[in-house]
Amino acid sequence: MNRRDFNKMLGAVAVAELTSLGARAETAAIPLKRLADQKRIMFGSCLALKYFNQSPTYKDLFLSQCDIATPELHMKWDSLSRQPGEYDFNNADQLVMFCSTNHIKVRGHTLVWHDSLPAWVKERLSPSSAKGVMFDHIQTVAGHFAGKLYSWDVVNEALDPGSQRPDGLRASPWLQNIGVDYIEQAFRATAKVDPKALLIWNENYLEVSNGFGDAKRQAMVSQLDRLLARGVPIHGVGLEAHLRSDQSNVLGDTSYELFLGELAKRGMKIFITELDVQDSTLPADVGSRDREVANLYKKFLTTSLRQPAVKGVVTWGLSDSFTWISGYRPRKDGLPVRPLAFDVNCQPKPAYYAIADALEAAPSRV
Ligand code: 9MR
Repeated sequence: MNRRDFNKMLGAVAVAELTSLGARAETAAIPLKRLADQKRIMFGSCLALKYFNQSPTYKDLFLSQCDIATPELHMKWDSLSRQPGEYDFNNADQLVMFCSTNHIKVRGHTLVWHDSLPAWVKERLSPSSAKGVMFDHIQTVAGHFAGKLYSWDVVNEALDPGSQRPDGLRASPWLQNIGVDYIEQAFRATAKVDPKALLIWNENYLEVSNGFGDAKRQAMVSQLDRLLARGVPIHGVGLEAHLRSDQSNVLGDTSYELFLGELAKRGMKIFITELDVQDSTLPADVGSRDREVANLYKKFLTTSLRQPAVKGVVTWGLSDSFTWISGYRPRKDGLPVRPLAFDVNCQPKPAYYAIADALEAAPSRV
């Protein structure tokens, strides 16, 4: 049976399930990692250990679909360190061990971010202390995992056109206490302790085609030019891509595609790092909701994967059971959100077929 027929069969099952007939696919969907691998692209998801404890089926799904993973929580500053100078690597180590046993690459996430800081860091930061605090953290954390990670999101969400700064940088505690130099310093310090990891600047909303998106893209490119001219070891850009299905300005023009070209021209490896599609404001009907979500997955990924510098796709979760969106962007009508490729029973949804189709349409990276 070829993939079309196979998918048609699975599609029928998915439709049956959507219409609440309770049918279950007897065969697992073709693993997205396998479809991606045919094009030399990596495919994966974020991961937290608690999901596996809650659902062995989810663990199986994860293992079947992913060859790259991002810890959703366990490598964040507030997960690693509750007290000054004290680090607990237990959860993060377990995750890295699980991934290495199962030949899954790990994207370290994340070293320098304005969010998820423990209270002690926020209290301690001042112009005289901030550089030392940042260096200690990078040395301790990147040093702990040195040689074991595929990449590090060294700097996370450092742009914010809303800050009204001409350079478009976010007025984060790092910027306010260290100055613009913190970005260069963070990359250099990470390269020193983990020379093997790809060093990434991970950023959100770079795909939206409005004034905000334009400002972000422009700021990203000029920051890259500034850093590369100074020989800063930055190897790639992560595009989070938390998409909203009611956002008509996602890919409303060619600015995103042109931007990918600009990144590629500068030798950047590009990763889609946190892909999901918020359905919080879509109509309640599950069939049409799933279709709209799937359409946006397909449109976004088809466009993104046309650019050969895009090396990997990581979704922010696999099944609708475990998604930040249910807590952060719940539906007003109280219905469960459906932003991911697999439903709460770990069965493929239209979004799965959309991702599969986009991977199939992608040019091979070799
Ligand atoms: O999904 C993550 C959620 O569970 C955490 O509470 C939150 C704060 O640490 O971070 C979420 O993940 C974010 C990611 O680390 C960075 N980009 C935005 C993601 C969604 O908020």
